[in-house]
Order: sequence, then C-alpha cells, then structure tokens
Amino acid sequence: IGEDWAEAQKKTANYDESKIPAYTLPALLTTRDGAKITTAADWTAERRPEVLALFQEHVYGRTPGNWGKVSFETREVKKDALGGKATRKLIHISLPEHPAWAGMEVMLYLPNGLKAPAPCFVGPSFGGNHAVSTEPDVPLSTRWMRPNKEKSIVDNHATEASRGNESSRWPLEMIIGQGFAVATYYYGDIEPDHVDGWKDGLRAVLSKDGAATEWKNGDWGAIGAWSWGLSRIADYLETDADIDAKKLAVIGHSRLGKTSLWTGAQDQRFGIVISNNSGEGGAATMRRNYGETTAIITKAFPHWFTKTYAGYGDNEAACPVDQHMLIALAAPRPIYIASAVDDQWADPKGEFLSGLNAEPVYVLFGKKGYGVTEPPAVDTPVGDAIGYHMRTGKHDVTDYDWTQYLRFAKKHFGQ
Ligand code: GTR
Repeated sequence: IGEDWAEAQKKTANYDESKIPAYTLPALLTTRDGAKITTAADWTAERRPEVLALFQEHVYGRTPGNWGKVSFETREVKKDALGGKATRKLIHISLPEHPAWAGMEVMLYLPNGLKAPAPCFVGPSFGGNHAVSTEPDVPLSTRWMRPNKEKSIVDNHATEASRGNESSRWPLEMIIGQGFAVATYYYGDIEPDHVDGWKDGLRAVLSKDGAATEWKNGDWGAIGAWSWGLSRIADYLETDADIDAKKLAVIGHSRLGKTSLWTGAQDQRFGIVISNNSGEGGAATMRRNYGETTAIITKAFPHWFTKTYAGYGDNEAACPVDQHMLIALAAPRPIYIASAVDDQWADPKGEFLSGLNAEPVYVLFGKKGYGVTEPPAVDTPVGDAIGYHMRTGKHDVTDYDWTQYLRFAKKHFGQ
C-alpha cells in the first residue's frame, strides 16, 4: 500500500457525476450547540476556533507547542543570482532545544533593485532547493527522497541529475520579474514522505519521549508537520528587512497544496492562501465520492493525517467537517483554488464547490467570493476574495497557474 496502490485506484475510481451518493454538508454557520452565526465577530470569536479544533481532532491532528526557541543562520547571500536579477539567500533553521532534528534549509530569492520590502510566496518543494532552481551552485539536498520517474533519485537520494527537475513549477524569473520574493524548503527536511517517515522526522523528535513509540488519535500527521515548516519560514521572514512580512502568500501543489491550506488555516500571518490541485484532503469536497476518496487516501497515505481521519473512509457523513470549512478558515484573507481539467482524480468540481460553499463566511466580512455558482469554462479565472480557475492540462503547476497567482496577489496586496 502506498503510492503505487493509489496510482492503481485511479483506474477504478468513480468519475460519473450521476453515481455520487447524495450527501449533506455540515453547516458552516451553526455552532456545535446549535447557535446560528450571523456576524463576522461571532465567526471569529466562536465558530472559527471550533472549526479549527474540529480539523485538528478529525483530519490533520494537533500541532504540538513544545519546539521552543527557533534559530536562523544565514549561510549564503548571493547578490548576483539569476543573472543579477535576484539575491539568493540560504537560511538554516534549527531548534536549539531539539538538536536531534537536523533542521531545514530555506532558499529565498529576492528581486534586486526594489524600493520597498518585497511581498513573498512561501511554499514547500517535492524535490529540494536544487530541484526548484536551475542554478548549479545551490547545494544538493542530502535528505531521503521518494523515488521518481526520471530516475534522478538514486538510493533515495538526489544526484546532480536532479538539479532543476522541479523548476518548471517554480518560474523564478517570472515571479522575481513581477517584484515578488520566493521562499521555499524541501518538505523532507521535516519528515520523509512514507508511512514510517515520522520516526525519522520532527514528529518523533517533538514527541513526549523523544522517540516514536506511539501515534494516537488527534496527534499530528505529516501534513501538519510540513505546515509547521512553513510557519517557521514565516518566523524567519518576519526578521528579514528585505521582506514585507504583512504580504506573505502560502502556496503548494497536490499533497503540498493540502499542506498550504492547513497552514493558512492555522497561521494567519499568511495573507493569501493558494491551493494548486490539492484534491482529496485539500480543497476537494470530502463527501463527494468522485476520483480519490477518503477511503483511498487514508489507506495509501495514512501518515499524512491524524489517525482518527482513517475512520471516515466510506463513512464521511460521520465527520463533523468538510473541506468548505477548511477554505472558510482562511477568511477574510483572499484564497485561490486551482484545478486542472485532466486532473479528475483531484475532483475539480469538488474543489470548486468547497470555495463556493465557504462563501457565506466571506460575505459576513463584506467580501465577495466567486461571483458564479457553476464551475467556469476552462482557462477562465473567476472570483474576488475567493479565486478559482480550471486550467487546460494535467496535474501540475504551470506558468498559467502562476500568472493567475501573481495577478491575484498583486490585486490583494496592492502591489
Ligand atoms: C497522489 C494522491 C493525491 C495527491 C498526489 C500528489 O497519489 O492520491 O492525493 O496528493 O499524490 O501529491 O502528487
């Protein structure tokens, strides 16, 4: 069970709208004891904390609070990166009270010549900093990596051939060219992405006894741990005078899109939240049995979530949350959900619907959502404080996606 098994399920999953069993979404604006929420103040004071706690308990688990001091060490500042267009900084983040964790390597690209501190996109990578960038002097990650199709990963480690193999998903020159910084880290710095990975990652280090002996209902999963890493980057960025830390946009693709959404829900320092093809366990409506389901994802990737979540496989109706409530946790901050038409596994319509069904919370804040109630035609972005598009093509991050994110970020950050 794992990646290959999930791949095989793609062939037999349901892709027929008429075969989706009827479902009722949990009420967004009614508290657990039945009170109706009618104002933004009551959402913020009462319902929001309740919904956040429900996601902790039932889906992603609780982030522990025991990591202590966070230290930042800037290991490189290269002022003529990207042919002189950018400054590249490499920052090592570690926990002095938990030396068993090897820390994380953050790569930050800043546009050169800006007159004001830069707004910044913050997102994790699948392949490491050397895979995001094509620059030959970015240190190769030495951490455990999943095998990949291009075979540039040998014995679960990166090789010289891995350089730049994720760069099409990170159009650095385009982002820098529009006045935005980018901060990224390899998600495996926090935890290797396999079912036993937590034993070699931060979750074990921060567990009570410092060793991975038990994983209980409510304990955080890998998505929670990867999210924690993004929040530590925000900690760093708040200390960097070149960055406008009031203008951070968290972004992620696929499993890391789930991570981006959970980060935005927990950490309100991120002023914009972006979900690229996040699918099941991300933006896709949990109760819609279309493409990947709760049963499939919790079998293939149980480690991503809290243990409790697996109990909702084929039993979503019993879960007190659905993913529109996760989108609503971003409110009133702008959020962008992107789908791809050939990514039916991620259920594009289900991703659209979570944004649509989160809208009542945005309305409480006087904000506008999509402005439409049906998924738009392909390559036709819609929305105001909640943005959405369904791109032509497959499960991926493309320049088209980034064009929309940059437009959205400029508009909402007033750049
Ligand atoms: C798939 C998984 C999806 C998505 C994807 C990815 O195998 O079923 O939920 O997370 O992996 O992260 O690329």
